[in-house]
Amino acid sequence: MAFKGPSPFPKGAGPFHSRTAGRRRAPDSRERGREIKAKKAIALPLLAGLLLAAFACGGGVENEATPGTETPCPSCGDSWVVDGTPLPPGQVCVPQVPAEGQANLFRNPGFESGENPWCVMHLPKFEVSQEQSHTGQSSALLQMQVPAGTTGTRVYYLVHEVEVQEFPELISGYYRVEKWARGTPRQYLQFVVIALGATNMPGGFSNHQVRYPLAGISEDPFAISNAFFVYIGTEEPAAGQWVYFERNIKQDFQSLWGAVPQGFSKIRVLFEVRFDDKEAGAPAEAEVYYDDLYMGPASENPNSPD
Ligand SMILES: [Ca+2]
Repeated sequence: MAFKGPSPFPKGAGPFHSRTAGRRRAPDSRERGREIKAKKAIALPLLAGLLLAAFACGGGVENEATPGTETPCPSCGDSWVVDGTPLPPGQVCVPQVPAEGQANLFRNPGFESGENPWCVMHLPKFEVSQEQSHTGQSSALLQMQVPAGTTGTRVYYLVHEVEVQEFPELISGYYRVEKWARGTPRQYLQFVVIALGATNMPGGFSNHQVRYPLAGISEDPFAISNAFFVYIGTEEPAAGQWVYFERNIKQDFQSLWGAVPQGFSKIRVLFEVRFDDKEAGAPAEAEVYYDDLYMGPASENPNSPD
């Protein structure tokens, strides 16, 4: 594997950590003052190697690796886990055509109708819980509980895929952490936006991502060639309260990638809790709820900060 393990380049010194976006103020007043860091990890001299690594990792069309691999593959993105259990045959994420007349491109955004059409790409599956809810009776619960001896990467998520013509403008929602025991420095919440098969994007990648850590880390957890990281929060997650988040993803793709994706086959959005590169030593535990998730025009955003 071409990029096994940590980057050989010191932070800020090598091509994988060249900072092209730098720090800037968030365009939205609600986000003013939040620290934003974005890194573009494309190194042209190593592009051939990256593409080879992505291919070798099973990157293929959607940059997804085979669950169960024991070879670290940072560039494989969200589907790579050390020992995630594959889904039974036939259980796949089905891209959704948004409901007509609805601003929100997510169906069942508050989980009041159960889990569908939210999906996962490996087990364990998220739960629809009535223990906590921001509105209504239900929310989506991600439960992470691994013993001290567990190593490597684990990803717990809920996923939504949409088929739309135009790239969406805004994502907003709420998360709530009820339990948080840090088992590794790279343990965090995030949401990820992926445009698959865009025809106008640079780099020759099959998919283009922006990854939004919500809490838990302040530095990129690994080098990834086809993604930027934009930090909405960098601190430990606040326990026992709903936390609002929003980003103008259209502006972010424009400013970071240089273009708003066009001609894509679908948009995939993942809401996660996870860790990367854990070493044996401490258990990693978290209970994370998501509710009232929105993707659509900023002017129609039904959520607002509490
Ligand atoms: Ca709800």
